[in-house]
Amino acid sequence: MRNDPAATPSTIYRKDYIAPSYLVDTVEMGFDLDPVSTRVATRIVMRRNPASLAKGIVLLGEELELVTLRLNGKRLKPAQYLLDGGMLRIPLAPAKVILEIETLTQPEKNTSLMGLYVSNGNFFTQCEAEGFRKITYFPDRPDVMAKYTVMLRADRKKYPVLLSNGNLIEKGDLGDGRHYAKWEDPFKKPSYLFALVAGKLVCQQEKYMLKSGRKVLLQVWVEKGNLDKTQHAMDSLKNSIRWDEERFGLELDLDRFMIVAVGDFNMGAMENKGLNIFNTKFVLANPELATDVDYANIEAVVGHEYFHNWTGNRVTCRDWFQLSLKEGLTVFRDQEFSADMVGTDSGRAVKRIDDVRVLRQAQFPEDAGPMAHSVRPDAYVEINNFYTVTIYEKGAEVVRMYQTLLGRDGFRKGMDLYFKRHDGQAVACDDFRAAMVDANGRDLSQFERWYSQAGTPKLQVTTHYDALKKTYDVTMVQSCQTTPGQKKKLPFHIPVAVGLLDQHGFDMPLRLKSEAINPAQDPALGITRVLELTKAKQTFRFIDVAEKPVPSILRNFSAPVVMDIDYTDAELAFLLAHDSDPFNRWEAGQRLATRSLIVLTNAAKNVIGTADGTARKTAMTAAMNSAVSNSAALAEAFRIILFDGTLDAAFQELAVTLPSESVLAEQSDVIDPQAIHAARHYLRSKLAHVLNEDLWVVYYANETPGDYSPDALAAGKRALKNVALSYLMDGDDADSHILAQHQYDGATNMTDRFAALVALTNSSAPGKADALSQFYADFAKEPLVIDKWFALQGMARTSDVAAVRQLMQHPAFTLNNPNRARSLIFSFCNNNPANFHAADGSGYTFWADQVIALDNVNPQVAARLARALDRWRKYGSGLQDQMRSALQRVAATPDLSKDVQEVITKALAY
Ligand code: B3K
Ligand code: ZN
Repeated sequence: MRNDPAATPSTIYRKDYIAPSYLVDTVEMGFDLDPVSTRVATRIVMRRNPASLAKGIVLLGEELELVTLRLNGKRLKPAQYLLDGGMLRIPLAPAKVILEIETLTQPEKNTSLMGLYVSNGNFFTQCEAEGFRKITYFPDRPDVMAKYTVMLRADRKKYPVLLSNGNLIEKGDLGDGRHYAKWEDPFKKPSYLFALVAGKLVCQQEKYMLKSGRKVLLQVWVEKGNLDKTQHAMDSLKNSIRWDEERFGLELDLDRFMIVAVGDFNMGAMENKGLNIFNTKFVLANPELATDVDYANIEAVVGHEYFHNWTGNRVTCRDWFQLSLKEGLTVFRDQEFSADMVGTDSGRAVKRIDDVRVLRQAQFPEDAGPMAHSVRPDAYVEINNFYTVTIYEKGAEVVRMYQTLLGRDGFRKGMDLYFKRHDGQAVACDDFRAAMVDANGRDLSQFERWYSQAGTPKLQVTTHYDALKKTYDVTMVQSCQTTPGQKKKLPFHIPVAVGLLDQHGFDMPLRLKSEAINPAQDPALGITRVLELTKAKQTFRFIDVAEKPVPSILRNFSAPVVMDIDYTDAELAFLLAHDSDPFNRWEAGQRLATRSLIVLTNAAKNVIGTADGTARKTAMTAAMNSAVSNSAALAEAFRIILFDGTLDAAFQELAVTLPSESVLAEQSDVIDPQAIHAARHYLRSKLAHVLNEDLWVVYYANETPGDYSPDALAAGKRALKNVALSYLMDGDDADSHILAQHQYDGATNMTDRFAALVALTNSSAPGKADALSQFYADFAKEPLVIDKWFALQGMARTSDVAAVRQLMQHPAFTLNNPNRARSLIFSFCNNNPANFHAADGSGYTFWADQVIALDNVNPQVAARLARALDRWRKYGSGLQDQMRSALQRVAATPDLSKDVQEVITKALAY
């Protein structure tokens, strides 16, 4: 719903929560589906909530035409209710009420993709967070849980398939060319989990036997022509079901579980009870069309939505401030699922590293910018703006810390108690913590600050070895920057996993001064100790330390913090070569590389200000050549990694990948995107040069001939081979051009084909234009592949604003499809920093144009794009001024959605 242009959208506060005045027992709905105007008849059985003091009935509705409203059989006259700004109030109502409401909605006109909408001729719904109110008037809040029965009626030819939540209890013909299907969901649910799908769809289905012996029907529904792309989603679903039984003792509670793929979708997928609706991107895959990363993402998202069935659906959120209760927990569960699917220790580490990279790349900046919020926020304007990396990924880290503190078994006990207490309820983050506390007899009151305080804690670590006393002190100081609305931060309860390495690189036995047991007598104590930092400054003393160790701190990234520790380059190389904790091995390499990159970035910065054109290029190379510092050591360390036969290829690939431009940007005081880009590119080509022969060897050693399989081992090899290719291409010589072209032409799977296309596009290879157009021609009928084609060009080193504007003219481009809009526009604004932040500000003009244009189509997508300028305060004054102007231009646009308004207002106020 559009706002009055003059009005500032109102803020909702967590402290204002009040229980609903009425509870709903049952909801019966009848839909006469028509793209132009769909009639929805709803019958709601309600009763006054004994736990509430409020009297009247409050219903929410948006963009609806109210046809009739009956209370206990009597039609209400306009004087008996108030209809104002999306709210329908009935001030006087008896204790028991049956409401009958008839509304009209216009699915075809609905481009926001919230509520009931049409995609490629079929009907879909999206109700989380507040979309149900676009279907009917309802107490559309998650703490109102009810049982639903749904009758769908539609033209049989146009909409042969009619689906809703739960079980199909009846279907038949209506005689007038229409047919019907009646669905009943046996479980109480909040309205945000309601769903319907209607249209021309086909499915892959199978009967699956649960551990208990009960048989369930699993279906993956897609448009005709996509049935050859559903197997991986089906396999992932079965694996998810089995995993939740085994790891958490949680069984599928329905007889039927459906996944439906839709091409127009605002996010990844939606966990509607028994009827998950997915972005096609997270369902459809076959080797010719999807990459290894796509395969892994499908497994993760199918798992995520399935796991919501318990963490989210059976136990849901009291209010939207508690969103991380379901999202953080469910992300943690999907991360563990993906890790367990790989199985090996190093496979788990690879998954962990991937997850931490996302956290650092996206969540740390969010925590340091205008939209910073705690895992359980205190206020929002538009809840859709709070489906963030903080709620999801940092929320998952918070859940992971319980497991680190309580152990796997302790965590499981806490989960069991959580379900025992809260099944069928809408609860709060505090209830989850209480279950963990009570099941384990632990005091986790200080741990609550992870929910209430925003910002990424900083950890300063110093160490001291006393050779005489054989003691080793680890001193940690924690702090946290202020965030909007939160000036004062109190110390967090931080689990810090620590190991100590001897001079040969072996783990030393650990014994804290406070520990009575000698670890030699109890090997179970292990080689990693989780220190619990609770004060602003604390020293932990290890005793019986035979020699001066090299410390390995924050193993497996045991807490979402930024850790500063004074390693020498030699110590980092040592850790990279020897640490038994694979995460910290990788981390040591990243630290080493970051050092080189910072020196190089500073060198580039000095040149960028003083020269231009060819002179600048020469000056830049000269400056960097003199600044190479430890890059020889880095190359040597990488060489050791590349030829360490004990390592998984997937780990090797991560270890030799340099920190991304956005991670480097966060580490600068003032971001200079061109300097960062130049430095990273320079270092890559330098490494390509020094390691040239090694890279060729690695390339050929990691080919994966034969049939494609997305398993971790094969995918890891492809990743390593393709990182070797991309380095070689940064050397930009004729031999590597030929290699990339050869790989492109001969590829038998999308992973290899696309990696070669990316490498070609970012090089000066003669065949790159042909390859791009060939790729388009070959895959023109596959929207998800064409998204890749746009995305790759949006991110290309050679794509400036003009090139992106040009691509927007391509007949296949449209703003109306979120995947397509994201593929080109988002990838340029978020993932092509050197070109987006062009000195003339043209990138920002482009950004403002697109935010404004998208806001007219789809406010949620527009608000996501709006966030590309979050970090504007971190740039030099020239860029800052231009960013401010662009933000102001958007802010001054009449009729902005509250989604975009919230993001822009907060950015400008920062
Ligand atoms: N719960 C949905 C996200 C809904 C987003 C609404 N703007 C998907 C998920 O997290 O599984
Ligand atoms: Zn989720």
